[in-house]
This record gives sequence, structure tokens and C-alpha cells, in this order.
Amino acid sequence: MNYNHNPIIQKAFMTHPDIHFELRGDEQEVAVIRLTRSAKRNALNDGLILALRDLFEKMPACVRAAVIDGDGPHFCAGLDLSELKERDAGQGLHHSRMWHAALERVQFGPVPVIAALHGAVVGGGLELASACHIRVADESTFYALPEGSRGIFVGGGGAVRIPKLIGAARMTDMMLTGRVYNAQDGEKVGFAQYLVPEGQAFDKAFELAVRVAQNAPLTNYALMHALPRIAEQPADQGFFTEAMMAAIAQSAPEAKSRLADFLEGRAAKVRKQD
Ligand code: 1HE
Repeated sequence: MNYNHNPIIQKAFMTHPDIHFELRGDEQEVAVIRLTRSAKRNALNDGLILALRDLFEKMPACVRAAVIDGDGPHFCAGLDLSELKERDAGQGLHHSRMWHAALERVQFGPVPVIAALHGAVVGGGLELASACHIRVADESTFYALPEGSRGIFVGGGGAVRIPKLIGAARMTDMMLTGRVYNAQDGEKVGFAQYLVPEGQAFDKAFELAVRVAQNAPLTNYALMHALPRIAEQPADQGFFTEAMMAAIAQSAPEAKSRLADFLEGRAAKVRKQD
């Protein structure tokens, strides 16, 4: 894939041999994280999962949004099955918890993350995509949970996150029957919020990331950290938490200046999209 038409790469870092990490945008505000293990369809071995965790823990302070995608014909083939060796129950528990810790850093980390999807988004690859805040899929994307046919179960948070996207009944069907969703149906059921022509997922995700990076940081923080918790709370508690978050967000100097910009005619109006 050719990514060269995108804005200038400001800085590229070596974090792991199978991850390309770079900062883009005028102020290095967008981090691009690319899985580069295409020979193995970006299958996630333990080293890659730990590297993703570390990367989100040590995100440079200038970053305001991130895009994650995969090199080669597929986004991600999930867990590296060659590492699925004999584990006793305790080791299996810790392995799953390691995935949880890493994907929690993605979901509840420092910045909103936009997944640019293409080809296979399966098993742990779907779990990784589900931990992101926005998913952009191109027409080549397909979604599956082959764990059912491999005699295992999801272990990277999929049992919690995937039903929130598509409902428990659809996830049960996928795992029981091996059902594969194509890109169009995947968007309809809620896997992706955007569907774009083949080869355009990264560009769309990057465009969205630049837009997201312009939001007040506290608004993005509220959407990442408060909204999912409010959604889990009983209504009475949710309303209260919402009020607390709203009060904190509106008191920030950035909110005051943005409101003044609108009231004094300097800010863009909301306009109907084409
Ligand atoms: C792999 C993996 C993998 C490919 N682990 N090596 N995930 C799965 O069950 C999906 C398994 N993979 C596939 O179904 C297919 O590989 C794909 C549909 C993703 C891609 O097909 P294709 O034809 O483009 O590639 P390929 O020829 O199948 O694979 C190319 C190489 O990648 C090949 O290795 P090679 O040395 O023979 O070239 C494959 O063995 C290797 N490869 N996928 C290891 N997953 C936290 S729990 C999560 C639990 C799960 O994720 S379970 C679901 C695992």
C-alpha cells in the first residue's frame, strides 16, 4: 500500500521490529501505529501485544489522536496460533490478562484511537479493533471469530467489547457457526462506523484523526473515559456522573475560549453534510 500521499512524517521511532510508529501532522499530533508482520498476517504474538501496551503507556505528550492499521493484505489474523502451546489454567489466565492489560491501554489510554481496517479482522484482531474508539473499514474487510472452530474462546476482551458493538446474539452466532461478516454487513451491524472504498481506510482514518486531534483534550478524555463508564451505570448514577463530567469540561479555559469564538462569530457553524 502507498501511504506517501499523506502528510509529512514528522518522526519515526523504532519500538518493536513488527511495529512501525511515526508522528504526523503539523504539530506531530497524530501517531500512526502500523503492524508490520504481514508475512504472518500481522498475527499478534506476546512480544507484539506487550509492545502495543508499552507504546500506549509511553505515548509522546504531543500526540492528540492515533491511527492503527496493518501492513499487507490483512489488518490482523488475531492471536499467533504458533504460540498457543501447552498452558495450564493459571498460565492461560495470565496470558488472557496480559491481552486485557494491553487492550485496556488502547481503550483507556491517553488519546482516541482510530482503527483503519482491511482484509481479515479476525479473532484477536477483531478484539484489538474493538478496543479502538472509531473503526474505518474498507470494502475488502471481513470479520470473524474463528476461536469457536479452533476449540478455544476469546481472551482479549472480546466477550466484553464485541457484544457492545453488535450484540451478544450476533457474537454467539459468529462463534457457534463460524459466520463471517463482509464489509457492508459489518458496517450495518455495528463493527465499523465508516465504510470506504478498498484501499482508502487509512486515508479516511487519518483525516478523522486530524479532526479528533483538534478537539479540546478534556472533551476527548470525557468521551474515552467517562462515556463508557456512564453507559455501564444505572441511569440515576449515570446522570450524576454526566453532570460532574460536564461541569469539569465546561470549566476548562479551552472550553471558555471556544464558546467565546462561537458567540463572537469566529467558529464554524454546524452544517449539513453532503
Ligand atoms: C498465522 C496466523 C495466526 C496466518 N497465527 N500464523 N486466528 C485465526 O484463526 C485466523 C488464522 N488465519 C487465517 O485464517 C488466514 O491466515 C487469513 C484469513 C488471516 C489470511 O489468509 P491468507 O491466505 O492471506 O494467508 P495464509 O497463507 O493463511 O497465511 C500466511 C502465513 O501467516 C502462514 O504462514 P507460512 O509460514 O505458512 O507462510 C500462516 O500460517 C500465517 N498465519 N494467521 C500464526 N493467527 C486473545 S485470544 C485471541 C484468540 C484468537 O485470535 S484465535 C483466532 C486466530
